[in-house]
Amino acid sequence: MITVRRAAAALIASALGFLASTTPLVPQDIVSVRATEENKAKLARSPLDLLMEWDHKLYLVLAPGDVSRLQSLGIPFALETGRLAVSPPPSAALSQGGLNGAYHSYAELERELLDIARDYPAIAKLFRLGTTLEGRTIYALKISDRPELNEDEPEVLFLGCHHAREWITVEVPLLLARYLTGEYDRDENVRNRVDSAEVWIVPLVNPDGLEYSIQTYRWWRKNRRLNDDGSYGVDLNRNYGYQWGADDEGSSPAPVSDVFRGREPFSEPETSIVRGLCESRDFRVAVSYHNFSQIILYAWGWTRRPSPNAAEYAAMAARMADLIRPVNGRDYTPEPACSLYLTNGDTVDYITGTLGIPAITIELPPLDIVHGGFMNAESDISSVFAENLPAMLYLIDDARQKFAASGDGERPGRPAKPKKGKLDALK
Ligand code: 0X9
Ligand code: ZN
Repeated sequence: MITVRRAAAALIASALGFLASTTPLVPQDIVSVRATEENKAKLARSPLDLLMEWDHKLYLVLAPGDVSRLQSLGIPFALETGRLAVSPPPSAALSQGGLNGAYHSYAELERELLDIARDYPAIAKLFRLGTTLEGRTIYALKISDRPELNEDEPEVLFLGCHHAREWITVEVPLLLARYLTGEYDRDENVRNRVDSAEVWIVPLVNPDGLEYSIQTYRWWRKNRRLNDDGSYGVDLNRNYGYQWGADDEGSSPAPVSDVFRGREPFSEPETSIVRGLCESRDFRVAVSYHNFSQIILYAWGWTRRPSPNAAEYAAMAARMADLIRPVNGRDYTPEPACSLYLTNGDTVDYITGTLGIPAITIELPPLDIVHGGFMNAESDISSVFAENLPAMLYLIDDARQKFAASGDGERPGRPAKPKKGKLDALK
């Protein structure tokens, strides 16, 4: 935690126009820079962890190396506070009631998933995939006709909330579950999809992190692993086993970093649970929801070389953007993940690299920190879902079409179909 003396020193340094690097800044400190157009242009698409724009300042969380990064960009900065002392600004994005308002906490999500499975037993089945370090369950809801059976149908995976502070990413896949179950009896198109596909929804990959973000520190990103150096957290989107730790640009070996990749591939229960699910099923496409930026990303993230099926993935991402745009007029940019910045050990590379199927990361709204960054107003939850729904349905339909076209559902030129494993059903 920051001392009063350090804060005072930083204040004086910034008032005098000095670089705040004269104070002993440490990773996870929050610093601000002036929100000028010049600074924004310099910071656009940088790997710096920008949180928000507030009161003519841009706030960011320092990672190892960021002090020299800011210095080499020639951007003066000031220490705002140690991370635990920060609470969100009283912005319009925070109109929530209670701790997280209309957003789901772990317990609220659990209740909702149990309710769906109870209310729609003919088309929804809930699976406990495993437990986290703090003992929470990671759930998967399977939506299909005769959900207790492994039918010969294309399987589609929707993942939410690898990153704790990205609350909207729980809501979008959860609302898909509500939509498919609630509309099944009313809408023939929904019925056809549910009857001829197996839709797997894991709305909360990182429950420990989400709870920490709700209860303690809104901008928490990682899980809650106690690291060897006493710091907390592994970045779950750097811990997957494909090209894990390929370099120190796409992930960090430093435990204190917000992009710490963990001690080894799949060291974390959460990523190992997702791997277990992927290995026991036969997914044809997968989506992992993040925010923010309004981008649709596909492999690779770890290298700037194009992935073997990049043209196919690019066409899918472009189609998704075309389906999203007319709903609320928001533009989502399709691009290879590496053109945002390099990552290694991320979900999409693991799924594409290991399973040989298209995998998409969608960075949900807002567009940038000026529009709220990680904060989405409660009133935006339903419109963000509404604009994403056509793209979700397209992916399900695309999987159904390709499955039907390949006869018995085999995948030409792709790894052999894995044998479906058993998952422990909830009683
Ligand atoms: O850094 C991430 O894990 C994702 N962005 S986020 O702001 N939600 O944390 C992006 C991962 C996509 N992959 C690449 N950009 N390579
Ligand atoms: Zn994220």
